[in-house]
Amino acid sequence: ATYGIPTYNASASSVNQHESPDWFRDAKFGIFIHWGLYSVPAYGGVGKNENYAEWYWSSQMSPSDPTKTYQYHLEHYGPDFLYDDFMQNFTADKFQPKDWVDLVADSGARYIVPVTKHHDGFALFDMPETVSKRNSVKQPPHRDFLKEIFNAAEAYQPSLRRGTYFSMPEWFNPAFSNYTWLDSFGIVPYTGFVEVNDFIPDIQYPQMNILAYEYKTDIMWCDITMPTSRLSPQFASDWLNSEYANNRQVTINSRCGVIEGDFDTSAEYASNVPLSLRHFEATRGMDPHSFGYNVATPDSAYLNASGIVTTLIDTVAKNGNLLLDIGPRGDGSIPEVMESNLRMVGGWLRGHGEGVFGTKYWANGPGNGDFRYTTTDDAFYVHFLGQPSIGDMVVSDFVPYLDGDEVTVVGGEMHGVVVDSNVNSDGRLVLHLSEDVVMADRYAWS
Ligand code: FUL
Repeated sequence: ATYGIPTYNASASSVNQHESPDWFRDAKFGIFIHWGLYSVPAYGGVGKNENYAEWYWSSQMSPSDPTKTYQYHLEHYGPDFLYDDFMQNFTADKFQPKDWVDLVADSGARYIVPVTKHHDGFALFDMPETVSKRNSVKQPPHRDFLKEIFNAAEAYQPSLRRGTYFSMPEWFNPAFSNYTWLDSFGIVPYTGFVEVNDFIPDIQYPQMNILAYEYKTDIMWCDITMPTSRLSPQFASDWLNSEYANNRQVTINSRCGVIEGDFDTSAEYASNVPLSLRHFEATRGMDPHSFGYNVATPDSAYLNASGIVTTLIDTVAKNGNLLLDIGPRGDGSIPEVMESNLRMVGGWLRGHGEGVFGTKYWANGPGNGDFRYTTTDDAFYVHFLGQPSIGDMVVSDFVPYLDGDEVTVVGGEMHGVVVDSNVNSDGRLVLHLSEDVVMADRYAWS
């Protein structure tokens, strides 16, 4: 018997017992990358709340779609230009995987999750022709982008964990038409389609196995959980068992079919996420409404560095990770607004990360107003999301503090400096913030 090593069987109830491994809970911050054929037109309009530019093909099929992608496509590419014609324009001539992984590491994030196949079915990884020829290896530009990204991460940023976004369904794939997801789609001209008996065992399941065993993903980040994905308990139990045997701890999200997954992912562009006892991962783009790059979004609308830091702290205080998305351009370059904000976040995290990474939420609550709390075995962190004023600051919650405990500054030029404090007659902690303390961290708010 293998003492201490769980073994799972191919049932949802068995794999549901698996939980997020410690490395994933401690990592807190990951970078999501939506990049694919949709990054060539890179258009999601401005018309609705979720103008997800990676939905280009679907939006383009519908003249009444509020993003007006149908009209945009006619105007820019004409009626004869098919979505799959973007393969010819997907040159990736500025794609530098080393720059990508260096930027992710510089942002302070601990993991990277590239999209390996979105709902358009065009994969960025290789597979046997019997599974699908609809990928960037068998089609232009004939490159294995997932391998290039993962190899760069392994070579230059080996501490980054590597995950894979994978869409369970595919739009417009005739093999998928037996299954329902959105409204039934008509059959459209489609490149690289291989005739199979059944989408689930013949396309979806082998692709998940390829990501797991050939690309050795650490995080299986499925999208669009499907009750018809009947093989996901088989996939998850085999994968978890085999990786335990290899001394690897991997994790699977909550959108993989008939299993619960290790962590919840319902906080997509969600505000006011509550504290959750089940570990979760919140996700959103730096773009206010899109994961894929949207040329219609002005730079000024992007979530800036302090917005990202605030979102991260808020999420961590509620027992979550933040998976923040960027959308490179079709040529593989990363828009400056994304890069500069990520580097600023990294600057902040290098000074203040001890209150974020490896912490736990506080069981009494995430905090109120601008206060958020995180804990470790020997420290309690008080985060203030706004700009503090010089003078007395009353911490709004009854935090665990004994008169005489030391309160010190975390991060910035004043790191480690003791802050004068006392407990007031209500039993609340009062911090006496000097000008030095307040001004030393002023870059955190702008
Ligand atoms: C959603 C998808 O439909 C979006 O395009 C995006 O990939 C997001 C992370 O998941 O369900």
